[in-house]
Amino acid sequence: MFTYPPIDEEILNLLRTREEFIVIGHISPDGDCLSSQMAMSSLLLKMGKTVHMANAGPFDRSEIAHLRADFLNHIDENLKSRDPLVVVVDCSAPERLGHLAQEIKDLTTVIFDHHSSGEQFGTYRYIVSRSVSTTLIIMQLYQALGVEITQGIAEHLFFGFATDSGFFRFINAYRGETLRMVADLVDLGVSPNMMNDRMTGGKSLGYVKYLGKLIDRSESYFEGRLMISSSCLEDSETYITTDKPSDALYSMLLSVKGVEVVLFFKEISATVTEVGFRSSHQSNFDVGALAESFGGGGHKKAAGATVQENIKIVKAKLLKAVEDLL
Ligand SMILES: [Mn+2]
Repeated sequence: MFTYPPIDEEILNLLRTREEFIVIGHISPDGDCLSSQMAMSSLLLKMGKTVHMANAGPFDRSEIAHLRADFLNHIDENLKSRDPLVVVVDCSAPERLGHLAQEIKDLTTVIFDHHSSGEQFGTYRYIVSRSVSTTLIIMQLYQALGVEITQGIAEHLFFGFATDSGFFRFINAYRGETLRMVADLVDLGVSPNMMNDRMTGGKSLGYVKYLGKLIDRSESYFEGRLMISSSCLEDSETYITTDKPSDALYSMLLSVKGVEVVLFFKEISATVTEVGFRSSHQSNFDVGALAESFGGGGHKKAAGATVQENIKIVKAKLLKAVEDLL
């Protein structure tokens, strides 16, 4: 049975004794990242601290656009000169902090994360790769520091869990601790019903049509063990949506019989390509390691990379890499 390891007393003392904090998460923040930043910041506020949240963005997606104003885009010299403690959540590598990585490099940094790949960075770390979400790691912190979890905080903690668990779908056997923690959050007033609406609703028609196009473009390789789809530059003119259809796309393509790996290529410019990686739960294929070899990172079953090359070249290289590994 899995239990969370204790948090180093050294880390807890830093949080108790420092007065000013900056809470940072990764670029292109997802639900777990932003919820972790907000829950972490609430924890420190409840301890009477001064807290700033920062994220390099973008905040384009409809479900997070309203949060943009709560996050600094830069750490100015004035703030830096007061030597705040930096708390980084849900982020496995400094590159994933975007331009903020450079701005915080001289400050003391504590990392709370659940990603399995990526280099070790930061001054102190509490990394639990088996935690379903980073928010559940932050929940451990509330308990270790004896700070009350209010309903609003419980909603942040649940939302991060909901995003990263695909709403309970990605939880394995013998992981009852996850459900017990989530049950506590529901007893604090969180409605899973409402959380599901918040997670999946509010999309535009353009989003649904874009998703349809990406499914239509999907191709199968290596006797159906790999499926890929791609998005080209012109799509952003044809389909007006700020939402990423990738999560829905992955679950559609992974539902095809025999599929082990799904790759989604997104042309960002003629020389930059974003790649999303997923592997099926029956497969042993480690997409986190594959993404890492292309300069990205993530988990065994879900990962991403931004490659500074044309989409055609990236596609050819990845097809070859997957073929060699399958
Ligand atoms: Mn996460």
